[in-house]
Amino acid sequence: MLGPLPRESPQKRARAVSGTLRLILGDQLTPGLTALDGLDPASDVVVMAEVRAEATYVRHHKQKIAFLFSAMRHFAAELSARGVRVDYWRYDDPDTPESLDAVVAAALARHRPDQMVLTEPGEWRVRQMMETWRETLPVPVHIRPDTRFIATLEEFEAWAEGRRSLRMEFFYRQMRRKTGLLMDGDQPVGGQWNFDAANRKRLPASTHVPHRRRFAPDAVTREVLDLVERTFADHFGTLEGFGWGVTRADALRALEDFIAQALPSFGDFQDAMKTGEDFLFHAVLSPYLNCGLLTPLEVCQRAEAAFQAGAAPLNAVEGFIRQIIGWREFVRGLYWLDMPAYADTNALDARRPLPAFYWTGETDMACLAATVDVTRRTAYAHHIQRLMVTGNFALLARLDPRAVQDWYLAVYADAYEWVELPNVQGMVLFADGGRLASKPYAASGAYINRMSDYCRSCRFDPGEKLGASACPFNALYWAFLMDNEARLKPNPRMAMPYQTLARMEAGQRAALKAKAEDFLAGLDRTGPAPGY
Ligand code: FAD
Ligand code: DLZ
Ligand code: SF4
Repeated sequence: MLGPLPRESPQKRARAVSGTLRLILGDQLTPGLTALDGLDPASDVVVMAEVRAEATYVRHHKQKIAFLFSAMRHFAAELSARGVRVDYWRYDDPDTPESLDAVVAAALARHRPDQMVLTEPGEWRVRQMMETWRETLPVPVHIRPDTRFIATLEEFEAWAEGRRSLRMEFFYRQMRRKTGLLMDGDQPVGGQWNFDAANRKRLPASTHVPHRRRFAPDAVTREVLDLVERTFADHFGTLEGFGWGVTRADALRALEDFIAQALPSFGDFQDAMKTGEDFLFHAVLSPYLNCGLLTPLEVCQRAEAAFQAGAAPLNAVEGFIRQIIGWREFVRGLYWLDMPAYADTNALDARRPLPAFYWTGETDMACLAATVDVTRRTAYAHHIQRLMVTGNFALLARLDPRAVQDWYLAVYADAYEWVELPNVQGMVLFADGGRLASKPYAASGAYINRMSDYCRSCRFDPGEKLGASACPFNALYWAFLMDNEARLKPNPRMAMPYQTLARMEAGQRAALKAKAEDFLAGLDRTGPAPGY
């Protein structure tokens, strides 16, 4: 809660007027942020703060904290260089309070502004905090919309009105029309809205995977890395090899690197996974987009320009743009529409605690070990690793949605609740009962074997269902279908797997169920990872 703040009469405040206090959060590092609109350098002050409460509300990956603190320090320095007065509260300054609430109280006492201006935050939790500021602070508090997104929250709400289930594809078309991206008048360029059918190819072993641009830490980042190593030693992840850019100039370089090196093959190999290749043909731009160093529209326009210049094919560029103006905007709209109840949905009644290997990586299942390993080393994993490896396991093993949410929110440099939560609740766990996805993304070992080379080095066999070497995903998959038959069988999109299940002999069904239960009992015996 807010610390003590002297309340003054309006007359006294009027005499002490020093302009507007503008608070900028760690994921609001955008020069065009609405909280900065109308800034008067002569009288206004910008407040930014590295605070314990934000750094520990989940135990964020060390690289996520270092990335954000360094990006915040660089952004503050850039504002100062433009003549803006910035009151920056560093984590290692003993005067820095522990929470945003307390920073705001201290900054108001220090600067005595006549109003405070904010941009709406990315999390329900922080929005609630801001609402209490409106009620309790002695100055007017103005919360402005976040115009960095393409759709306004009102626009999404109007689109969703009256629809029981929400499908990204239709919203996406509205966003194409709104932005004019890949549009030919009122029609999609190429005559189709979606070229996914041309995507999702297996990655031939001979395919050259480009080396991706990473960034050597400068002096500011090195100082932050030291701070994080000292202060957050018990958080997940390693700082070794930290390679994130921390300025807008870096982020623009990363965008150019993606456009030149990876975009042309982005569509084809969007769903592929390969041992030792952390980034494949993905953008690796989400940390920059989500903290504001890049804006979604500029990134999409750059990709469209590459298509127009003949430097990237339509299936790649359409697929990439869809991820951003489709999925990214869609999950944000859904988050704000359905919160706070959305976080508590648990349609499949999943209750199992998070197994220790999500933190330690210690498992014989090679695909899971590889995904946890890249996450630990880089605070990144690409979408198919998040969805079809750690996500698929969480779905099939019926892990508690809260525990899964906290894990995804902690371990990725791009994770903020507005984007993490719908991906976990809706896309991975089907906890929302189908609000976001038309069916659960459940898969057996065959899928992972088709889309990756992980199975080659695994002690399990994706082709086996019941033997000692059987891939655990297989029994878990069939047991999941059996256990959720009443709920999922009527879904027309689940017809194929349920037809296969129906053809199975009763004995085989029972054996698969017993095998899954045996595996899960073993998992439960391992208990949580020490320290988590
Ligand atoms: P690319 O694959 O190159 O895609 C380009 C961009 O499209 C991304 O940078 C991202 O901005 C956007 N995008 C793609 N897929 C999604 C999606 N499903 N939802 C929203 N935006 C998308 N993304 C986050 O930004 N933050 C998260 O906290 C997050 N948590 C996730 C949790 C789970 C369980 C899953 C399955 C996905 C999650 N995603 C999250 C979505 C997606 O995995 C990441 O956006 C992507 O891996 C980021 O890497 P990239 O920049 O290389 O993306
Ligand atoms: C994620 C994060 C972290 C680790 N640290 C800070 C911080 O010290 N100061 C800050 O202003 N923001 C931080 N953030 C981002 C906030 O948690 C984020 O603004 C909210 O979650 C709303 O999206
Ligand atoms: Fe993963 Fe199963 Fe393949 Fe092993 S065999 S890598 S557990 S899918």
